[in-house]
Amino acid sequence: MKISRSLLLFAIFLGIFAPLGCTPQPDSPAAVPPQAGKTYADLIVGYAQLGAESEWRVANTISIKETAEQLGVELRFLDAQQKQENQIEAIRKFIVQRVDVIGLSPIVETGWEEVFLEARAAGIPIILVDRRAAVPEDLYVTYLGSDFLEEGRNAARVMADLVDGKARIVELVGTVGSAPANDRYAGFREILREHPGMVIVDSASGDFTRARGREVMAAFLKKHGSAITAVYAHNDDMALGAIQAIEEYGLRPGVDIKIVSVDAARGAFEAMIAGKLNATVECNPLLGQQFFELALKVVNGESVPKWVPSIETIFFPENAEEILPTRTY
Ligand code: GZL
Repeated sequence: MKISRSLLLFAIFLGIFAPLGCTPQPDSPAAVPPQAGKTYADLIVGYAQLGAESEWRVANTISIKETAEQLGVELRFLDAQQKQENQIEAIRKFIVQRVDVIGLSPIVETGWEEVFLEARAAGIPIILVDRRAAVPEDLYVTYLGSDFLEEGRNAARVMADLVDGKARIVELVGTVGSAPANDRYAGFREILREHPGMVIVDSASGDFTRARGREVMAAFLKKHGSAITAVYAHNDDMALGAIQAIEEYGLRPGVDIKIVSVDAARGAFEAMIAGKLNATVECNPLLGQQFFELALKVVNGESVPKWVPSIETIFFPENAEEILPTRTY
């Protein structure tokens, strides 16, 4: 059953503002003990970035670094190169250095309680950026980031419209154990329950990278061949890798096999213009300004919401060429 794209986007708008499931509600302010009125120039922020695995992550890092420069914040930035132990070590370094605030994008949801307790014992507030951590809510001040469940739901809604409710889908999952992978996986399946004609025939992790996305898609094609009619990729980098693998196999990505991904990075727009990608669900990496605004509020004892959600949309090939010049990542 095909529904109009405007109706689909209206449903998505409602989905953004509808009551949310397990993700923290963006309405329970978290007070932090007051400190003197600091300004950005007084602020010393430790940021434990998880890596540089995708276009999205590179844009996120640029946003954090450039905004710190513009605001005059002293930023101590450490890249964990996709290893949780390096992020934990970075947090411990920031504690020793007595930074004012610690920001991080947890590479996976679990394994943070001990080091977060150390930060709390040192009186240093933690702001989660981009990805959530599965810890008691009193161990971090606020979470700034997307509703990954809704991103997964939107990807399924878009795909159902694309394939008219009938598809044999292979799924490229993000980093195992990460909040975006867990929730995009769950959100997609939530909507698929309404479409019995859409079946996931295989699912494996491509770790959010283009290289692994290509390898996993090649393996799917070897196993299932042209029985595959659609790909759901948890990010654009893996989708671009899958596009390469589909062409190497001799099929037409975007035509023989429909592809829906997440992020809305530059590469996705280029692929849509080339007719090789059918839609990308936006996940905004440009969080620098919001992050430092929250950091300053927290240091000055102002209450902040427990969750600051990113507002996002969905992009399609029809207007990709017109929009591409306006994209900054
Ligand atoms: C999502 C972010 C994900 C992106 C990937 O907020 O954590 O990690 O979707 C990135 O591209 O690697």
